Amino acid sequence: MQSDHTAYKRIKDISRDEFILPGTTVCAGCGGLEALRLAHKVLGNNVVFVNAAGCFTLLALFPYSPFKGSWLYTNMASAPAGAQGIRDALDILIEKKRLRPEEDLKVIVLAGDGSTYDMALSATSGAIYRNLDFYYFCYDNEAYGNTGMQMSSASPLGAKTTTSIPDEQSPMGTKFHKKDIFEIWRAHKPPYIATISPRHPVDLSEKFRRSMQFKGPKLFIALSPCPTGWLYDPSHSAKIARLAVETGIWALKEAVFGETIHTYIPSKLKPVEEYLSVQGRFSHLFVPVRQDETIKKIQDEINYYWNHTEIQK
Ligand SMILES: Cc1ncc(C[n+]2csc(CCOP(=O)(O)OP(=O)(O)O)c2C)c(N)n1
Ligand code: SF4
Repeated sequence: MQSDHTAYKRIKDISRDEFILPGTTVCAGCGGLEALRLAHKVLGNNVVFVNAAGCFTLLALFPYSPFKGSWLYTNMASAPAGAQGIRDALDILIEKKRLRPEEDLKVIVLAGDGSTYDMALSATSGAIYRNLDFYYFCYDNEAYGNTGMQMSSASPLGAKTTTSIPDEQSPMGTKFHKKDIFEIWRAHKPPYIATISPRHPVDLSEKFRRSMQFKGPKLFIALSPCPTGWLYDPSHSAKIARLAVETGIWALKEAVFGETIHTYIPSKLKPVEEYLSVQGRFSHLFVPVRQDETIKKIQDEINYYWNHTEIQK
């Protein structure tokens, strides 16, 4: 059933229909799956997912899939190319009257941050340049999760990953800064870009609803708390997603044709320490020796963002 909501203002407005069936093979507490579940409720059933290799590959194990709709698997760099092929095929079928327009499908790339920020970036840039009519859903767990949590260019400063293990030479863990994929997409001026969080379901739903009016590339970067890689108990995913937004490390915003607005502005930012200290991937910043300089660096970056960005609501 297609969602018939015209606007999302309260949790009650979100459809109770489920489009992803329970019992998938992804980890308990996966924040990315929760974001996708909510997004699917808005997008409805006429969708085809083009899934780059990653954790969500495991959602569909041939011949089974938890999706009611269609799903295509590609390698890490090729999902935008796969989306182009499907879009072209659908357009040709409609033009030849072999598919009724109402049976058209929304084409949705589903990819982790390793694909999105690293491997598929040039293919994505090409697809945006060609104004491909597609949705891009990035579940950002800030590492290459499926192969054991190696560092990606989405891994945040100070995080421990399996390829940035804190040691005497680099006690802070990841010493690089997270790539700003929102701004990289924004520079292309596509119709719609948004950051979302599974802990802000109304904001998430409203963003998908708004994006549906646009033809062309549409990006969603979903904060994806990941118990397995971020090293916390699966029951804490919601708390961690909330802290990411309240500490300001994950800004909720959207950009329509390059014009950015913030859809939620925390009234007073919580100290980032509250977010860092509840995740094992940052535990080395607190024990055995507290790394004040790194914690301050992370906090300073957040303060800089909120003090120097033109924050419009
Ligand atoms: C070109 C290529 N290199 C390596 C792999 C192996 N591989 C499969 S999944 C994966 C990790 C993907 O990371 P990410 O995109 O962040 O998604 P996540 O696993 O976190 O869901 C890798 C490296 C691959 N499938 N293709
Ligand atoms: S490793 Fe993380 S992102 Fe991947 S399925 Fe598990 S919880 Fe989700």
